[in-house]
Formats: sequence, C-alpha cells, structure tokens
Amino acid sequence: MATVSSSQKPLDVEEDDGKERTCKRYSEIISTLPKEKGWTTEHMYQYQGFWYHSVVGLQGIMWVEEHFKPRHEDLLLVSAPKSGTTWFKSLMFAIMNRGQYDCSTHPLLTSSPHELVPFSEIFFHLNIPFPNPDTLSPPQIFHTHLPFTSLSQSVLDSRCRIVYVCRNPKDTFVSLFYFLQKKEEENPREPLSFEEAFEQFCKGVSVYGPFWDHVLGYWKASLEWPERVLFLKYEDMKVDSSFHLKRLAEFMGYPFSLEEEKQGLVKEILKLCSFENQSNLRVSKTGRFRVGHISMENNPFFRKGEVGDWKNHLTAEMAERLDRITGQKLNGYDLRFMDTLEK
Ligand code: PAP
Repeated sequence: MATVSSSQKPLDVEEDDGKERTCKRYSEIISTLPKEKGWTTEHMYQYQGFWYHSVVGLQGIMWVEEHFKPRHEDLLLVSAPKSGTTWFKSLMFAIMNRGQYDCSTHPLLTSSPHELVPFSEIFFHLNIPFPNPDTLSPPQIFHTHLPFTSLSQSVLDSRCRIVYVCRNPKDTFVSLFYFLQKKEEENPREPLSFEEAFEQFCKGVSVYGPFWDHVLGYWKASLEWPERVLFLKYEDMKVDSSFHLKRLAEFMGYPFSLEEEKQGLVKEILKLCSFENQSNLRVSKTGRFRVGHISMENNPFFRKGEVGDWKNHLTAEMAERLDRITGQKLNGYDLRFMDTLEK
C-alpha cells in the first residue's frame, strides 16, 4: 500500500515544497487507494489499513505523518471520532492551566475546546506555520485521531505522553451518524441512511475505522508502555469522574495536591467541563471555532452527552450484531465496554 515516508522537516507549510505541489503529491497517492462509498462524501479511502472521509482530510493526515513533531514535554490526546474528544480537550486544558484562571474568566467559558487544543490534522490546511513547536513554550496539548500504527516515528521518538480516550461502539456509531448528518449541508451528496451507515460501520468503513482496530492499537500500546500511554474510557469518566480526573492529572504530570483537593478543585474542573455546563454556553450554542482561516460551528459537538443513547436508535438486532463483532474483535484482550449505566 502507498505510504508517505517520515521526514524531519520543520512544521511549516509555507517552507514546504509549495502547498500545491504537496497537495498534488498526496492526491496522486490517494488516487491509488482502495475506495468505498462515503457516509456523506462520494468516497472514503483506505490508507494504512484505516478509512478516511475525504481527499482533503487525508491530505491533512499525510502531512501530519510527515511533519508533526511534538516535543517530549507535550501531551497528545488521541481518540477515535465521537469518543469524547471535546470533553477530554476541556478536561486536559483545565488540568494543565489551573491556577491561571478563576471560574469567571476561564477560557473554557468563552472558547471552544477545539480552539484551545488544536487538531493536528488540520494544520496542513492552515497555510501558516501553526503550531510551530519551536515558537511555542512547552508543554502544549495537541489532538489527533490517527491510529497508533500511523503515528510517525517523530511522535514515537519524542516519547511525549499520549492520552487515549474511547467509548462503547454503539454510542460511538450513533454519535458519529448524527454528527455527520448535521454537517450534511456542507456535503454535495445524499448521506447514507442510518441502516447503510450501520452496515459500513460493521464492515469497519467509518471515519478512522475500523473502530475496533483503532481502540486495540492504543490498548496494546498502553499495556506495553503504561508510563507513556494512558487508556481511558468515556463511560468510566462519567461513572467515577473524580477518580479518573485525578488519574489523568497524575499521568499528565499535573497531580492534584491534597490542598487542592480540599479546596474542591477537582469538583470545580469537573463542573466546568461537564456536558451540562459546556453545552449551555453561548459559545457552544451559537459560536464557531476558528483556527487560522478554518471555521466550524460548535453546536454539532454537543448532542446528548449520555451513556446508552444507542438504545433510542439501534434495533435489538443491530445492537446484538455490534456486540457480536465487538466480542470477536476483542476476544483474547482484557478489554470491555460499558454501554449502559443501568445495573
Ligand atoms: P470529535 O471526536 O469529532 O471531536 P467528540 O467530542 O468525541 O467529537 O464527540 C462528541 C460527543 O461527545 C457527543 O456525544 P453524543 O452524540 O452521544 O451526544 C457529545 O454530546 C459528547 N460531548 C461533548 N462534550 C461533552 C462533555 N463535556 N461531556 C460529555 N460528553 C460530551
């Protein structure tokens, strides 16, 4: 399969061999890749064993593979789409920057978490040398959806810490389907029906899918390098928030002191980042986030924020089928998903 080789070039699109030439080079590779009908785009492309939504998205991914070079002090948040990225971006930002802001002036009240923690895959499309690690003071938090096997050698060599968050496949599928529906107006073609999208998800043809391969890549890495990869679940953070927030802070290198705990800082951060609080902010309801010239509505990133909403959307047969696939794919690994909060 065609791949882009890793290099040590600086993180600067303009100093590259010209954006147009780079785009052309990537497009040539993309034209050779296996294709499938996309959920809301004409085609999805399979690259290094995973599926991608569009040519533009894949160009961004190839660029990250070639150029993204975090430093040792930086933190990388990784997630399969719709696994809790927005929530974990705010939690990690709030943990790292606590003490700098009080509750009334916190950037998380007026900015999208997607502005505060940049998404690496869009760097290429920004046309500016952003974010150039050499001009930013470490540490920074970056986010990517890249599968573990597609992380470049420079990410691995940096030995930066990686926080991976995942979510049960039934809620992830439902969340992804409705997110892409909301963005439908931006897409030229008729989106797949719920049933068609479900078929594709089961076959592994979903954005950054197969879902199970994405999760397993980081699960295995977390077992092999527990000091470098922290594996967290959306549902665990819902159920035992204080415990997992403290675990996250500890791993990031920002543990809560007893004094901070006594002052109620853990609870404060959880409240600030909660779905109830974040989804009701003006910036989330009507705002757009801007990174460089790219702008996107914040609202589609907040829907229900629940564990178990799949019950309102999947038939019993669909749920059984996904459970069966999950059982087969995770067979032999000590990894389970919680898909309901009911006992
Ligand atoms: P992304 O990977 O495309 O950035 P991501 O943030 O992972 O998206 O997914 C959005 C989901 O997280 C939505 O789930 P739902 O469709 O099942 O409702 C969204 O509601 C949920 N979400 C967003 N913010 C929070 C939050 N603060 N707490 C809990 N869930 C949240």
